[in-house]
Amino acid sequence: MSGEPKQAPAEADASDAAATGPTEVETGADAVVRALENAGVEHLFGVQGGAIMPVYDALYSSEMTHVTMAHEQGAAHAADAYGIVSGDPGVCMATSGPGATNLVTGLADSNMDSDPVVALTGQVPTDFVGSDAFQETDTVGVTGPITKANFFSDDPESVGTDVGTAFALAKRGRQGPTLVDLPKDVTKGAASEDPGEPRTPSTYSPPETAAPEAVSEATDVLAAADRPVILAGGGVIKAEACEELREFAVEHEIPVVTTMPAIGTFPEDHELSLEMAGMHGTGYANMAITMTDCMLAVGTRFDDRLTGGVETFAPDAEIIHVDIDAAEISKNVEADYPLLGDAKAVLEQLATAMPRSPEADEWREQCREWKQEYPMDYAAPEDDPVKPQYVVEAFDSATADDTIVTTGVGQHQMWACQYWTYTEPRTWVSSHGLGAMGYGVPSAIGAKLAADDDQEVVCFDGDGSFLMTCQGLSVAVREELDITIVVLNNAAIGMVRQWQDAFFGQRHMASEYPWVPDFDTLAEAFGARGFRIESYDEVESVVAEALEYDGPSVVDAHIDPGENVYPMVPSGGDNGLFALAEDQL
Ligand SMILES: Cc1ncc(C[n+]2csc(CCOP(=O)(O)OP(=O)(O)O)c2C)c(N)n1
Repeated sequence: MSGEPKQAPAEADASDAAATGPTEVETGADAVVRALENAGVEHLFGVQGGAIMPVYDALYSSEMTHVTMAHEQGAAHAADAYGIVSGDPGVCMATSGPGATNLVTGLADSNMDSDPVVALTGQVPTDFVGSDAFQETDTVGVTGPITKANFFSDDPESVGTDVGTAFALAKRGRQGPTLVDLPKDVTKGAASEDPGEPRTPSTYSPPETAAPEAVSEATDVLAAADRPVILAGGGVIKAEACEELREFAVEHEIPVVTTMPAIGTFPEDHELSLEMAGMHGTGYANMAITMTDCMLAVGTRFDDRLTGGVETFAPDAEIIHVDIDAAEISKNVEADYPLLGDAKAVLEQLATAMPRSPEADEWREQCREWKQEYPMDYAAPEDDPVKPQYVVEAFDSATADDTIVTTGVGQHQMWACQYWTYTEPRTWVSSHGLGAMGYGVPSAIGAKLAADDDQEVVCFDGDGSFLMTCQGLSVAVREELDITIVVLNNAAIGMVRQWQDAFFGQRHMASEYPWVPDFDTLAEAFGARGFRIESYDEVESVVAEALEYDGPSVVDAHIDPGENVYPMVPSGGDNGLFALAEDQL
């Protein structure tokens, strides 16, 4: 077809359609929809277009809710956040060509963070494949390196099974994004089979428990340690193993450090918590992972923002590495005791095998001293402009413990890590490995739809990040989503400006954004509520009003433009030598 479909009349919106129970399978598109229903999907995020139209048509009378997004990148990020918060794969949809390529950033993000997502993309009819047809892109080729698995479906009778397989693979074993490319003749073609429940291929068998001898060797070493530490990675949340990790840490009184994706794994207000380690982690977490003699690392891929230079990472430690993916073992950091298996199952094995608790009173005392020595602090707020950390703390104090925080990428993301106290898993939603600006607004939408009814969602965004995907506000307004977006507005892409100050002689090339709009006015134009903070006097009342407002609101918080994020370990540096200010870099 040439051109896009006409706007569907309001009464033709899928969400208004009468629910008719599970979809009857008469076409490939019906089988796709039925497979999603069989998987228990409740929400899908997408944008219409020529090649995917048969699937949308099949959705017309499904009980699932399709959330029309303003941009496919937003659909992918919303699905990612939905997956993080719910634990079940988020589903995004797009047409062929530009629709599919607009999903790419989101899929790359999900892949880096091992988040469960299923993407469905329309494709030109199979006869046209390879002819450079209108809106033809080799989606399977483009997304191969950034998906856990992808499929080109070429048969209406098996397309539903492909979708079920994609769903099951996204969730089982090491989680990640999967994609099914759906040629239009396949979705339009006749089909009759209910695809059944989602199932992974019989050849797919991720490890469950680790070898018992390896577990007992590892526990012997851990029990004998003088300076033990647990490094929790995002895999702990993915494996629903937070309870097991907490019990193990508390039972054996072992301090816990988290990676950024693992924020919320272990309550940050617990005395054993040292919070997040790495480039902008706490000084005490970085001291602990540097000085430890035995690290129990669970579900982490030891990325460079965590390790700094690998040669200086935990130099004296025996490393016990629990992971479900053999490819992660000794990829970045050599594992002395690899334990291949599911984090929950292996933590249970470790708990049973642990012969005794390590005798580590002095070490715990040392960790407590580091907390005193390097507290997370910032110059006390007295005069305006407002410090961003103060705004983050104000929202934290005014909200319940189960509030979900989502972010864009940059300095604001780091302040949201550092100055909010996370006590529950699945309340921290961010773009970690890919670091994709623009994640904030759509992730708040996805998180809100996956959250419990009374769970609040606060998104901290930067002015640069917000500008990338703020069109998602139109979706939040239409869906009447009660989300609060706080733009920590420093009139700059601050993280870049911070690096220019530190490493590029303060030459602010392309990093100052004094031209950004008034975000509160912009919010009102979308039909959301806009608020503005310009001084300390306004913080308390604006926080209260924005949270009180029952719908999407944007707080344009004008913060100190010169504020930078510390502590900081320079890229490739030694975690033990973190800088507390620029002159220490
Ligand atoms: C899509 C994308 N483009 C560029 C970057 C590089 N980058 C990393 S942080 C950052 C600054 C973000 O600015 P802003 O959203 O205003 O947040 P701030 O750092 O000021 O809090 C940039 C440009 C990125 N991470 N993602």
